Amino acid sequence: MIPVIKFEGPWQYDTLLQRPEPDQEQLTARVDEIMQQVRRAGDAAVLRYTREFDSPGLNSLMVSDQETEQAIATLDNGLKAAIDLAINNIRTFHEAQREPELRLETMPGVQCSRRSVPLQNVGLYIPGGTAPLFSTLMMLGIPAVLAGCRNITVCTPAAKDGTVHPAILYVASRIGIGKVFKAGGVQAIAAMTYGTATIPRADKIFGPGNRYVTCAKMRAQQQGTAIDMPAGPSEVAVLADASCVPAFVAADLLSQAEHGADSQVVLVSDSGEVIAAILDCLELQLKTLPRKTIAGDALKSSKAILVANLEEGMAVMNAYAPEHLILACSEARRLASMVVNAGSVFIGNYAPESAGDYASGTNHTLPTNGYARSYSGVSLDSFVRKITFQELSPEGLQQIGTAVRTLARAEGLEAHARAIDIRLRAINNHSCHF
Ligand code: HSO
Ligand code: ZN
Repeated sequence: MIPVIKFEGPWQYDTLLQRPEPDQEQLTARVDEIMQQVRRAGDAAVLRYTREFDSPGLNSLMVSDQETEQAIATLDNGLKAAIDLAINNIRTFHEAQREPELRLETMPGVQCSRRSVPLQNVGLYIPGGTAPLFSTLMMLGIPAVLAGCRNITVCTPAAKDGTVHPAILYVASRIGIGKVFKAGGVQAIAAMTYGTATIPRADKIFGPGNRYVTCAKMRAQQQGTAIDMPAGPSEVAVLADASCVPAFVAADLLSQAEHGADSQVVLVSDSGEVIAAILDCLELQLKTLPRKTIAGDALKSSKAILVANLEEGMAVMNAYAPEHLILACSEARRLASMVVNAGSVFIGNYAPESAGDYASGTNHTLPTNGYARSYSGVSLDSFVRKITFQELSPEGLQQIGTAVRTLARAEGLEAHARAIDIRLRAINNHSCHF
């Protein structure tokens, strides 16, 4: 089912580790049209598209408090307890990411400091559809609240009958987010980009989505609204040696494959027998999966790569830069220290991707499509800006003034130099002459 390819050298990377290229073309015209409509007509356009695509009978975009209360009452207690456990761990890990203000003197009288300041307006997009990802609301909402973002807006498509999945509303209320809107797709991204009478404009938009949502986020970015990261289909890469449990590895590969037919699954091993054992388990486990068609489709474009040793395996992994990297090897910790490109790393036989997807505490919004080479996953940092401050005493300005004006004149920027001159003269004469 999955082709096994023997690794021969880095010249194979381009073909071996290639990701499918999405066909964006006709998409942009449609996306632009919807975005323009929302920009012009605001709520009326959002409501019109929402009725057309999601919920035909919808009259109001805002989820009411009463609706939230009623939905929460229907939610299973076991699910509530599981959400509470996950929220605790995610909160604990993200709270620990808080950085104290940095303040120091670079020279006597030259004070520099840096402080994290929360983004004021953030928009969180939570996909609905076949699997409403309330876990993504935990992953985005918890750091947003911890960072102290002032306006946190959630947009999520409602079901056909106009309801939002109760777990989404439970998570929102548990983490302290009051504004949830029934809007999905491009119209939701457009509403958060431009703002409407009911949906506030965001300075930064977060969250996964289909190709249309991703395209709309790219458009938003071009128009000055920040986005969390460029998104692509979800992916996992597993490095497995003889110490792995083939059935565990197969289960992990399938957990990623079931996300979508375009999900990427890569298996790397130093043993042909291990690969064969994993592929056998994979075939067996696939048969009983409810989402076997989706997972089966994803596996069609997946690969197993046979390497000469685990060091070579790590080189392949770093070249691929996977969103999730699972190290199912006896020396997993040592190999983990060699990781330079990955979104999140899962060490050993008992750290399935599912743990990080839901409840270990790490964030599951991670860079895909090779962006792990240059982007980090979402964290508390994603919801703050680090603003720098400086304060100089007269002594401080004397310390650096001569250097500053020399540098300024060397760049031909006389006004910069004079801004120093005028002060140094004043300091030296104990008075100000203009
Ligand atoms: N693996 C997904 C996140 C997720 N899994 C949500 C289950 N729910 C992308 O990292
Ligand atoms: Zn997942």
